[in-house]
Amino acid sequence: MNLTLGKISTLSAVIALAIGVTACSQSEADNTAASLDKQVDKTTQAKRFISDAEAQMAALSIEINRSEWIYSNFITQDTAALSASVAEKYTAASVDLATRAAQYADLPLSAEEKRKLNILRSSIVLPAPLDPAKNSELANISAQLNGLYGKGKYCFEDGRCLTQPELSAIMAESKNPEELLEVWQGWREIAKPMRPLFEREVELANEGAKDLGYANLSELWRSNYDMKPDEFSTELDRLWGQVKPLYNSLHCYVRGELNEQYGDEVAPASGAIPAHLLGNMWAQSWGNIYQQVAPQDADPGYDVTELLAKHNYDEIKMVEQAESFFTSLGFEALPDTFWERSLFVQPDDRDVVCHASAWDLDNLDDIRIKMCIQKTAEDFTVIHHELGHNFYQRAYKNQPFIFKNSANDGFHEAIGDTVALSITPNYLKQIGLLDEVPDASKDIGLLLKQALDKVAFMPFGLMIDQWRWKVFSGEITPEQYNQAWWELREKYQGVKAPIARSEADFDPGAKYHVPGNVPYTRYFLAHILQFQFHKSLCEIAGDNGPVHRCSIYGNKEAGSKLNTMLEMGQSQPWPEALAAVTGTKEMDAKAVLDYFAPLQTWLDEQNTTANRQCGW
Ligand code: X8Z
Ligand code: ZN
Repeated sequence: MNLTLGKISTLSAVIALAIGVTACSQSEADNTAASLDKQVDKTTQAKRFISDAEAQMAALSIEINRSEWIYSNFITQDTAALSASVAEKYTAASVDLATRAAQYADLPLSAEEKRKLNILRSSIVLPAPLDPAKNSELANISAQLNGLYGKGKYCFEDGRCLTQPELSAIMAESKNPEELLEVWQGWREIAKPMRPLFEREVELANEGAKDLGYANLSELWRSNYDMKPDEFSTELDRLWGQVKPLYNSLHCYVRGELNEQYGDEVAPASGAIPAHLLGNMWAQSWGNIYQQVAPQDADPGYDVTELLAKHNYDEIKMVEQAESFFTSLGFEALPDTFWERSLFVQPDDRDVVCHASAWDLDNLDDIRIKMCIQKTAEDFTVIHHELGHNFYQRAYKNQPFIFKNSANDGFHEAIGDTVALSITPNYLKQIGLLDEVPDASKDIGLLLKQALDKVAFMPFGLMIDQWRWKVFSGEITPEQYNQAWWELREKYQGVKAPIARSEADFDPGAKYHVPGNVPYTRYFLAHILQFQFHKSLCEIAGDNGPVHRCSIYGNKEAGSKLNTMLEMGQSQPWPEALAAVTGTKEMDAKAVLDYFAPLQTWLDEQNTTANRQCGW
C-alpha cells in the first residue's frame, strides 16, 4: 500500500483517476423488456456499490492514515508490524472493490458515477495479488522498505552517524570533492539490503496488477491520466522534447564552470557530469551550487538562507511565513491542530521518516506536515510545497470521498511550487527579509538560480519512472537494475556515477520514492504545470512585467481562481481543472521556455564565448 506525499495516505493515494469507460451499446435484439429490467436492476446495484465503496474506503482511509503516521513518526518493529497489518486490510478491500468496479463499467450511469468506478479500478499504487498470503507478504515488504529508508544513516570513521537530511546538508555545502564522494557513496550503502525486497515487491505488485486486468504495474500507473497509457508516455516525450534544448544549454554551462573550478580530473569538460558535484544527494536540483556558477556581474547579491538566519527564523517561523502567503491569497489559516500535530524538527531520540510529506488524516481538517526542517532557502521552498498539498486537501474536502484528490497527481505536486515561484525579491522585501530589491540587471542571476532548481530537475523527474516502468514491464531485469539506472541517468540528465557501480549496489533505493513506492512522474508534470499556473495567475493579478519578477502575494483574485481549481478535486478530467486556471486544456512547456527565455539567450552566449562543445 502506499502512503503518499501530499494526501495521500487515503484512498486518494491509493486511488487516482481513469480513462473514460465506453458507454454500453446493447444490440437491438437484446433490448427486450426483460433485459431492460435486468439492466435497471444492475444499474441500481452499481449505484449502491459506489456509495458503499465510498463509505467503506473513507472509513478505512482514516485507519490507515493513522497507522502510517505513527509508523513514520516512530519507526520500530512494532509500529512496522501494525502498519503492515492495517495496510494488508486496506489493500484487500481496495483490490476487492477495484475488481467489482470493473463489472459495472458498461452500465448507463452518470459521468460522475463512471468516473468513480474508474478511479476505484485504476488507482491502487501497490496492488496485491488476490491470494491473502501474498497480500500479507507485500504489505510487510513495503513496510520494511520504508523503514530501511527512514532509519538509514551513514557513519563516518570518527563515529558520527548522520541521517539523510544531515548528509544532504553536506552535499549542499561542501566543495571538497573527497568529502562529497564519501557522503555520496556512504548514503547509498543503505540501499543495498533493499534490492531483494524490491525485486519481490515488483513481482507481487505485478501479479496484483494482472489480477486487476492490467498487463503490468507500469500500465496501471500510466492509466491515471484521462488518456490511454501509451498516449500518456507519448505526451511525456513531447513535453520533454520542448524543454530539452534549454536543459542542454544549462548542462553545458554548469559543466564548463565546474570544470574550471575542479579541473579535468574531478569534473571533465566533456561527457556526463559526475553526480556528486551538483549540490544535491541525487543531482536532482542544482540550486545549491548557484554561488559556484553565478554570473559575476549579474548576481542579485543575496542568499535566502542567510536572510533567514539574519532575521532569526526558526522552523516554526518558516512555516508561519509560508502559511501567510496562502492566507494572503484568501485561504483560511491552518487549524490549531496543524500546529499541535505536525512534525517540524528532527527528533533526536528516535527514527522517523524525514522525507517531507503532507497529510490529511481525517479527510477534512486534520491536516499536517511531517518534515525535518533545515533552516535553508531550499527547505523554505519545500515548506511552501508541502503546504500546497494541505491547502489543496482542505479545498476539496467537500467533494465526495473518491474525488478527494488532485486533478492528476502532477497537480498536487504543483500547487505549493506555484506559490513558491512568487518568492521574488519584491516579495522578500515586502515581508521584511530583504532591504533592497536588486535592479533588472541582476535578473540573469535570479533566473540562473531558478533554472538550477527547476530546469535541472526535469530530466530527473522523468527518468525515475522511465526506469521503474521498464522494471515493471520486465524490460529491465533484476540483474540489470543498477546498470539500467545509470544508463537512464546519463541519457536524460547527462549525469554519471562518480565511481564505478555494480549490481551489488542498488542506487535507485537511495532515493526515497523507490522504497516508498511513490510514483515520480508527478513531479515532472508539476514542473511543467507550475509555470503554466504561475503565468496565468500573474495575468489574473494584472502583473504585466516579466513573469519571473511577478509575485501573486496578496492577490485575492488570483487566490480565488486557484481555489476554484483546487475545490474541484478529482471530480473532473484534469484538462477541465487546468482550464479553470489557465483557459487551456493542454499541458505545455512553452510557459517554462518563456520564463527562462532571457537566460537561454545568455547561456548560449556564454557557451559560445567559452567555445564549449555542448551535449554528452
Ligand atoms: O518528494 C518531494 C516532496 C514531497 S511530495 C518533498 N519532492 C520530490 C523529491 O524530493 O524528490 C518535491 C520535488 C521532488
Ligand atoms: Zn509533494
